[in-house]
Amino acid sequence: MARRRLVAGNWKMNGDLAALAELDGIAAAAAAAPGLDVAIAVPATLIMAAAARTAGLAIGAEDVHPAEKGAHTGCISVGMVRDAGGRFSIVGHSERRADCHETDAEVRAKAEALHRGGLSAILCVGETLAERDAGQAVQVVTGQLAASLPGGAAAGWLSIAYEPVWAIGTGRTPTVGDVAAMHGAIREELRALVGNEAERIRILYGGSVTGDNAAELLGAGDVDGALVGGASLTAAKFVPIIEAAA
Ligand code: G2H
Repeated sequence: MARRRLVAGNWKMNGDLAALAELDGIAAAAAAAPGLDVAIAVPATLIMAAAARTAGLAIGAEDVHPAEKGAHTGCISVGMVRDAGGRFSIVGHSERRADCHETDAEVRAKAEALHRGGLSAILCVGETLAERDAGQAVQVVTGQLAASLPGGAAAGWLSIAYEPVWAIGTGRTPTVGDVAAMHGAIREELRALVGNEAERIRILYGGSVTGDNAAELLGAGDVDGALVGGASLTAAKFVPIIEAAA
């Protein structure tokens, strides 16, 4: 089944109001690629200004709290993201799983809160280098997926991002064969979890994607787009990835 590709940026803890000027070139490239979805997750401080600056790009958050509101100092809710003009959030990024000790159950609750609130989710899974070296990569990733997949998982609001932890920000990427094998395993696990809907849910690859390797990685089996960190911070680096995916 043909799935519409999604290229999503993840600015992480980078960017300020001046950096939003980069969105202009990115939006122009997105407009020139009507067959492609382009999205950018920005720090919470920038969601409102980023969403106001460009209608053509889906702007989102990098994380949300699962609760609607309450005593959760420093957190933002789905409703707050929506109110600021955000349309989605990343959940379960390995940096949050590591820095904030997020569990699969919490990731699942966050994704379900996004669905309840009418926003989309990009749910991240991925193995560490130690887990890959131990031959446990597929088991770890499909286990994370099974434990964090939200109820009601459907392509209309959910994408999966496979991000091997050891490839994030390191300049190292898995071989195309490894990527295809893992995406195939994720697809198979999705079939077991959600049946036919698995054919429609997009599986993105993330981890040191650049303009130089995007075409090759996007060409791997079952790769339906990319989640891009460092190379999404400037139009000069992100636009070639959009063009490779278009
Ligand atoms: C992985 C990725 C974006 P980078 O975290 O989610 O970052 O492209 O910098 O490896």
